[in-house]
Amino acid sequence: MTGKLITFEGPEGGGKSTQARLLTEFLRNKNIRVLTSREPGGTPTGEIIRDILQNDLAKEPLCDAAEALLFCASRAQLCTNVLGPALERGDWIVLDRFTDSTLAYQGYGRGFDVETLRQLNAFATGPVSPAVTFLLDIPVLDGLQRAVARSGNKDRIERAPIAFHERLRQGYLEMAAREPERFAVLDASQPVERVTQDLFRVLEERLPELFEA
Ligand code: Z5A
Repeated sequence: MTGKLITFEGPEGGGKSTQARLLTEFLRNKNIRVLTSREPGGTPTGEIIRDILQNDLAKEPLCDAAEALLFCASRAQLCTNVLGPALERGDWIVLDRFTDSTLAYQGYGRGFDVETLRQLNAFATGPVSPAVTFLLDIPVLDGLQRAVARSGNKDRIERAPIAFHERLRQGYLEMAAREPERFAVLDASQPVERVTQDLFRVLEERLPELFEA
């Protein structure tokens, strides 16, 4: 089997990390070499960028263009140093957020031109692209409630107005409708086990090699 990149996307609190962990366990139980990572982050440079983006490390208001470019800078470092080499080795990758997050948050959410962001994404990723993208869709308020219940507070982006979160959720759904062969939309408001069942049903259809012997 050759390695593949599987990405998890969606609004806040959809359970991406939870489902990514369960999928990774499944792959490891099959003795498949699998690497997990997240965006922003996943490299020393990316983790510093993450601190700037989420925790106001630089202690100054971040302008929207700088925010978009920093997400792409973190992505370029991850693709060049980690994801590209892993795919070349034939490893599988389970990734918590990727290019679609930039289109959803900085494009549909902040209002930057989505086509320009697609070009920036392509510049950052080179040939690295997902085989399957799970969109964990959940109503905005339910997702934010889950995220806050988990961490006890809101980070810089979670504090954005509800309308911003509504726009990016709709953006995700539009992107999924445009690319149904890559995206699989899961109803993330269901209990964890039901979401996992739906996920494996899709995986069996799209990547049957994973379920052979
Ligand atoms: N961002 C961006 O703007 N542009 C970009 O290009 C990129 C990212 C790459 C990264 O945040 C932020 O950066 C993010 C987008 C933006 N916005 N914000 N804020 P992050 O990595 O810290 O967090 P996140 O990606 O937004 O994840 P999350 O919303 O915090 O969580 P999640 O991964 O979707 O869910 P979880 O951690 O698995 O679950 C959350 C809680 O819900 C937890 O207590 C679970 O036990 C619980 N949970 C999970 N599933 C269920 C179900 N099915 N039922 C009930 N409870 C559940």
